[in-house]
Amino acid sequence: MKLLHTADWHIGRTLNGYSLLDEQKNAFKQILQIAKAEKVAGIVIAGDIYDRAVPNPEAVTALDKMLQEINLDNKIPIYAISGNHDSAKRLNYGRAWMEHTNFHLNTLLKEAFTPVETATTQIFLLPFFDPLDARVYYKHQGMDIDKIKEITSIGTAMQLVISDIKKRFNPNKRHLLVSHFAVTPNQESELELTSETTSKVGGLATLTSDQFEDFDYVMLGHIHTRFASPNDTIRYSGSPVKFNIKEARIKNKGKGVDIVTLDDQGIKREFKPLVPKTDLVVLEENWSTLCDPDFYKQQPVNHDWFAITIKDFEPSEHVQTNVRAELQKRYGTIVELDYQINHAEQLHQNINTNINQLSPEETVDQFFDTITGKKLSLPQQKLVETIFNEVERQKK
Ligand SMILES: [Mn+2]
Repeated sequence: MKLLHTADWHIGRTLNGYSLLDEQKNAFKQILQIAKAEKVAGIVIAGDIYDRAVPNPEAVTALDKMLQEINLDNKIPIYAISGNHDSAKRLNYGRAWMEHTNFHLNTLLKEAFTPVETATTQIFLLPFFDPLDARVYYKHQGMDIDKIKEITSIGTAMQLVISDIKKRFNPNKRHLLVSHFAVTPNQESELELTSETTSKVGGLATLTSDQFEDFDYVMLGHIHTRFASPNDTIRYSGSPVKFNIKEARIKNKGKGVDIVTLDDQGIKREFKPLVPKTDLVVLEENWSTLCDPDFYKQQPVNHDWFAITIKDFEPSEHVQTNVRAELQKRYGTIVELDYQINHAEQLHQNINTNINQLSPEETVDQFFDTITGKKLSLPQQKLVETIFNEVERQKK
């Protein structure tokens, strides 16, 4: 059985206010092309299909069109689950009748225990859930109240869920799991998670790969880079689009999907890269380099998006300049602009000052100095004084 593994589409997402929808549509077109060229038996979307629980109408329309193209126009089955960004209840809408066109979508824990059966493989679609969902589910199952109270972490909950899923294993078939969690290798590793929700947020403890070792293959979503995959058979596909500057910094590690073949010969995985339409370029240079035509004409200006950090920035030299506008003239879209100000010596001095001994005015003055390397001007000093006087008056 040959499947395409993708996840974390986050349709409707923005980057510092810039819509990523065009980029997501571009990635989708390529995903569909790959699926058709590889003649896959299905496309797996491992959660976080939308970026938020209540997606905007534009996002809903875009996703609707994408899923129709896959499933209705090209008759390719879809195996999908909800992630922590999706609303499980909302996304569940239409589930029962979508099954008739081989669009399999699970968003609730209770749906995970009935696999999709193909001739050779059992596909278990386990959506994102939290310990509370598990307690509710097992209460409905008539579990002993004391045992339910023990379900306090996702680790404990997952253990129960996996052991119940395993009861459904057909020994004559391969077992594939699709899920949406942070899973690390057995030893607590120092993996840098590029999902915006780290494993600890919202009472989530990290799951370890040994919990999933009875599956032939696990297709995961949640962490946005495939380099976070715990091992060869428990895999993250990563998101199809770069969502932040941190990801853009990782050079030569582009986005893509996995083509996974599970058959008698074993398991084969092939990475298929996706080509961004508008890439995200990170630059860290000083002002004169950034403004040097020899430098910027080498860059994909007016085509890609830029995240720029100006090194050794001296604010006093740019009082008359609209720095952002100047850079936009040369580069086009700048999604992020940062300044690196160099006066480490002064910073050090200031830190040594005992802040408790400073008046409020002096505190502001020192802060301003730390940030800009300059003293407050007389009008600025007056303004600060006025503000603090106002504050004092209101206290009385
Ligand atoms: Mn995600």
